[in-house]
Amino acid sequence: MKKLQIRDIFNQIADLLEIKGDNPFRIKAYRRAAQSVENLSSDVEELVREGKLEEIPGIGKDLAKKIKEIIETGNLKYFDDLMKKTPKAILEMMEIPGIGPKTAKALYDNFKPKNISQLEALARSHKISGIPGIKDKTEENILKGIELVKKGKERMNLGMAVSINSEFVRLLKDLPHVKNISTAGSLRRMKETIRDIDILVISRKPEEVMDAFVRAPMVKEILAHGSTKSSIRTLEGVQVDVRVVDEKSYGAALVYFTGSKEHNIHIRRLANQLGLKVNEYGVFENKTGKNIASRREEDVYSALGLDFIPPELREDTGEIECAKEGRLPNLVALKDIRGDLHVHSDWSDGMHPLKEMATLGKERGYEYLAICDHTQSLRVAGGLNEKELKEQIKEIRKINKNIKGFELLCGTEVDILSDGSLDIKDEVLKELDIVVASIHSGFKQSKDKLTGRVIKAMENKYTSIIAHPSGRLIGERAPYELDFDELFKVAKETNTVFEINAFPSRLDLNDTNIRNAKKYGVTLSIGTDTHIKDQLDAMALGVGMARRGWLEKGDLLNTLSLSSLKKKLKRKRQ
Ligand code: DGT
Ligand code: CA
Ligand code: ZN
Repeated sequence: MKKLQIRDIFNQIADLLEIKGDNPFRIKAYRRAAQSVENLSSDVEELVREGKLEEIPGIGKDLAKKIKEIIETGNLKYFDDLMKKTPKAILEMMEIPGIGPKTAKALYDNFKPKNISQLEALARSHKISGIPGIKDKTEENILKGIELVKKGKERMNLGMAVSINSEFVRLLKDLPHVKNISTAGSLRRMKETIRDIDILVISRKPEEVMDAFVRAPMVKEILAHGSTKSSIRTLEGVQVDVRVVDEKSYGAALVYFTGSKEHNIHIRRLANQLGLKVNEYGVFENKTGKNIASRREEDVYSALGLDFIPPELREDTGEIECAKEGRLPNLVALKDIRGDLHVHSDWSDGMHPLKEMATLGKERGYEYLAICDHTQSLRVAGGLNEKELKEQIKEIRKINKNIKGFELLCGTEVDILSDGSLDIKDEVLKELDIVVASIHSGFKQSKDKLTGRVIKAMENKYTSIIAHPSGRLIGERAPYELDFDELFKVAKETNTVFEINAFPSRLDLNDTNIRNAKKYGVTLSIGTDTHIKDQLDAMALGVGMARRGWLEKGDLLNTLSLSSLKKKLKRKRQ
């Protein structure tokens, strides 16, 4: 990881020097050094200890000193000073995907925008294109990039929301007089990003609940403190709303505050047609004003002639129609998951040795864990070459001999190279139980080319799964362009599985793509892409995505028992 930190700092120094108009040779030297460090096959910390930094190509005395400072202090004063001397607006602009140092400098020199909003206004009124060094396309890309950054700031990812929420739920649950508690809003629906957290509580002492909530140690700022509703902002800047509701209307309140807004609007329209009215207190007969359902969510739906609709489906995308006709899917649940099909070990960029991964998997009650370390072309991640992969297979088979009721699967996260070929020869892939293939470079290729790359990878009979298919990083990197309809057709034909990568910043495939994949009859799998042990928890997020994609147990590969899984994986190879 230190290598990446050094690479990033050196690249940023090069950017800042470029903005200053510094000596081009110096700028190039930083970029070259960043690359050399990234590609190092040995450990940087060890090179520092042994005083061998200057043996790295492109690293002289001065850069060696800087690397040493980064390793020893975690910072670099020279870099901090450079940052301080650069106008804030330029630094902000460079955080926008698609704006490099040249563009940032050109924008600054021409318009001196004070902040991103001013830049956005300029782009919207087409004032940007036409100035030297900036093309029409750039203006469009700037707007897209700003959108991405803004969204990232307004909304947190689901993983962060889940962990903040659980702290509050734990605190509130332990209060005396709290009878029930449930998360509502987009978090209960497991949306991939969340604006604020909504919690409902049943208690006969609302004031006590409110007091305890606003005084929680995680609270930084109290936004509102009422007798049954309060809002706070946490140290992380996240807004949390807690409402105390009456036990008698808990179900109606849950439906109302879980949303989505679109789902609620459709429900109200339906009620209207039935001569009923729905609000947060219950379902009422228009004629008599009588409350006919309110205590449990099931009752509210049933009063409207609907089956219970799981929160993840409440987006008004057909769930109400299905609930009316008794055709809702029987959604997959976390307990159906029998193993994780994408984890890393310390053989590449993971933290833990194979044996420890086996223990962790077994402790979770899993039947299997697929070890999928990176391959040789991904040098930053310590990717394995064919020889190392063969050694890893041996080691895994040895570990498996000593555990009962659990197995580490020999796998790989093989890189799909820019021409669509795989980074490991078939004769070695053949030795593995499972082959997960993914793209880690060349994101800027055309849609046709990228789609063709993935198709070619699927046509290899050893490719079991396509991992993190769209490559998006929530709030950071837009998905690359792919023709998913085409991909799903080929996946179905070739018996290739598509991954739901559950890593919080990925959640890739997303809900709409998952639902589309299912329409094509494609099987999906959930992998957490774990590098450090707690990341195994992300399986719950993956299951949330799967449920939002309307998946049932039978649509997923990792709900199979170990023996059925192995059979299914072999099928494509025949
Ligand atoms: P978020 O916070 O943007 O991630 O998404 P939500 O869905 O949590 O939205 P939020 O927190 O504004 O409101 C929570 C729920 O309350 C929402 O899902 C449905 C309900 N709600 C809020 N505003 C309205 C509204 O104007 N009409 C209706 N019918 N329901 C609303
Ligand atoms: Ca919310
Ligand atoms: Zn990957």
